[in-house]
Amino acid sequence: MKIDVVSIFPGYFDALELSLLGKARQRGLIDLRVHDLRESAHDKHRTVDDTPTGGGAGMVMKPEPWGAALDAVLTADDAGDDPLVIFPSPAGDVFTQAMARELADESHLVFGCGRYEGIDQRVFDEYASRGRVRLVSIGDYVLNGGEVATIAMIEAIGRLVPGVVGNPESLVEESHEEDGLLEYPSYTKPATWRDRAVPEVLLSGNHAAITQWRQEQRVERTRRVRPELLPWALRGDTRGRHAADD
Ligand code: JET
Repeated sequence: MKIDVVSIFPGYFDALELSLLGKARQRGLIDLRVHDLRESAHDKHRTVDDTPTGGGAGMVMKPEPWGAALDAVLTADDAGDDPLVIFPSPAGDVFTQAMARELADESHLVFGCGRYEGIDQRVFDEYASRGRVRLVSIGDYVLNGGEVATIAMIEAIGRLVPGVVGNPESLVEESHEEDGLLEYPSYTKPATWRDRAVPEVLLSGNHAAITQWRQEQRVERTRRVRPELLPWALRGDTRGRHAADD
């Protein structure tokens, strides 16, 4: 998978050299290239922002540097290249594990990291008219720019690219994969730590009992903290299914 990132703070993406994703890059599974938007700003001061037309607070990212940077990154070097451009934005579709799975099937992702009050709308309109563009939100809070949202998405997507995670079973076993329930609590040695014992069933050697206990823990945990994730049949109310389940 090829990933291009355009940002005025390329240093944020140094974190993606670490750990699993760093190894995937070394092994050639993920070809990540980070581009400094300022290098596409051609005036003397390399200006990337200006005041909002029509008035208002803050600054807006100018369209010309974005046009130059995205044109350079979208110059197809192979015939089958059908890139998807993603702008992290609180106004976007919410990023979920299902979206991460869809995006892991793409061959070329381009992330445009906005800052200030956002990017001039015509940049979005221009690239949407020429190809595929999505605004994507990682949640209902405001960040200072798209960089941290992009790192979160690249990590979630990258680990689903075939070969990046050594044992593909560890992907399927996790929360949100398969049945969408939260994960059961995990324990390791020692069997007692600060007077806190590991649940007895986990030391019993009874694998059927362990599997059943873990599934009960998953349902209870999900009911307690994220009841909206529970399939209606497990919700324990008598009102049946709701329109929101559809
Ligand atoms: C965000 C994403 O804050 C978030 O995204 C970053 C951000 C901050 C400020 C402006 C901005 O502009 C986006 C844009 O896109 C065309 O103009 C983006 C919060 N949840 N998810």
